[in-house]
Amino acid sequence: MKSSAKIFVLLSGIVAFSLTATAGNNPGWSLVWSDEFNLPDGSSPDPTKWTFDTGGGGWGNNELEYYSSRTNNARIVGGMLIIQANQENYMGSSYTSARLKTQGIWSWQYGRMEARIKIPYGQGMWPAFWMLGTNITSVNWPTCGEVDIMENIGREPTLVHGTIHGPGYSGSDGIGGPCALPGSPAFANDFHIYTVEWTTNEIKWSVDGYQYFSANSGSLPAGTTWVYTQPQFILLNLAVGGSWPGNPDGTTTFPQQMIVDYVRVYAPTNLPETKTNLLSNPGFESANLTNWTAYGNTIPNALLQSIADVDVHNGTNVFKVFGQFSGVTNNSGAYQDVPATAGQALTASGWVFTSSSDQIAGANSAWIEISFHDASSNVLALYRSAPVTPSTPPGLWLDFPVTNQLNPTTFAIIGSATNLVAPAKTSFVRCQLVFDQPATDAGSVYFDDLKLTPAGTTAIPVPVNVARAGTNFNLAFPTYLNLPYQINWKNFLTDPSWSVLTNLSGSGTNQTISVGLQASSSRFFTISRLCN
Ligand SMILES: [Ca+2]
Ligand SMILES: [Ca+2]
Repeated sequence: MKSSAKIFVLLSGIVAFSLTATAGNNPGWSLVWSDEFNLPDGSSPDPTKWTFDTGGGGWGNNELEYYSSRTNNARIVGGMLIIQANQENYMGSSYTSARLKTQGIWSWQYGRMEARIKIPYGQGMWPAFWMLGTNITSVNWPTCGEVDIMENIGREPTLVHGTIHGPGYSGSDGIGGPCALPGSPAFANDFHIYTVEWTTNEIKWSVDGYQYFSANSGSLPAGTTWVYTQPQFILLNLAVGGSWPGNPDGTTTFPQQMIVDYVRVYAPTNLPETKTNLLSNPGFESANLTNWTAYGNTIPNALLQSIADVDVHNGTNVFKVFGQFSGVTNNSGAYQDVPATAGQALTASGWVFTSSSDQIAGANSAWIEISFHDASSNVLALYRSAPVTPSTPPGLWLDFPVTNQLNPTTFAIIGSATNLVAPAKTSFVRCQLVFDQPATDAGSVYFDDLKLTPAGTTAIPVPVNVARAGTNFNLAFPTYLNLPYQINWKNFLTDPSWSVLTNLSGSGTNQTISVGLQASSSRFFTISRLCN
């Protein structure tokens, strides 16, 4: 190559998403990465996807093999990856095998990881399809977290195991479960599909679509941490011998092969809200209205109500409020304050409901209110949602955005805004739920799932694989279906701003951007997913 161009790619992090508390329903999954192992027969595994751990020494488990990157131990045959354990003297070991990983090339935070594998058999065999946290290089094992999607030991031919190992629950204290097939045939008899579905707070294991184990933070020993909130990379290996499987004996035949038809990674098709909610306890799921200050007729009229008694939008609790029946104009409600600074732009909304059996009546009204305050609590700017009134349809949860701007003194509506911008001298922003009762009219209103989030676009870095291709180089990255991505560049990190190279919509699979090499300059790139 004659080009003297220097290519730098500045990237970090990976696509992250979160699931709402109600995501017990199964979201659609979209393929974001795969290796179908379709290179020509005899090829080494695709180096744009896999790298090798090599060496011997037991790997912390008294294993006997030496891991090599030779095609004797890992190669493509007939659209399959063959990981082959041989009995041979090599580099001081009596056995050889291979251990592949995506470390440093591809990693994912949450998703469905799946592989179709035919495992080997025989005493001393130990095939595994698993993941480790990318932060293993800084925090070490087991703090990085390990997710064993499938492990089998040869002396248990009818069982596979799914396990997590983390700080305080690793090794023989890992949290996991075994799986047997109907009729208990040996797993090595056929291909099976081994899957985990990894979401923000839960991991589920399945074989051939049958879920056999799940774990969440409640599964862990007291005082230990759920560490599966970081990107992880995938590993495939076939160990020979070791503390858990025991060593091969006279019944073990070689070579043995772990045959992998494909590895696929999926993400949910529909990504829920990813922006940070500045409110604490926004859905009233913590006991005793934690983080909220209730006022007015707080006992018994403004109450934390449970799903046992009322409809809720989400979770178990809502905030229910109604009037004081004092005969004079009165307000009841709750508020919480969040630090804010001048110029900060926020958006706010919340869910409201009035029951058909206790519908808000007469001159009563209720609303969500956002007010910006100075350090002396003076109101600098005031915004409200539309009011809940007797003309609001009962029996329906309704999403009420806070978009009306009011004069803080006269309460007259003076404008409309989606972005609520903190004025000069702002010290904090108050989110307030208000029930206004001018006289003694009946009815109540429920509030749930309030949101106060930074306005504007958030850019989430995505993982990128870079490969030189002639006088171009290719930036490849996994995308979510129909979500917006932006590629930016600058020639020097000291340049004050980035320039947009291109915007694109995710295809749900890997996408590649080809960029021409620069003649004599450096260039830096970022690739981000944009969310509003
Ligand atoms: Ca295949
Ligand atoms: Ca709730």
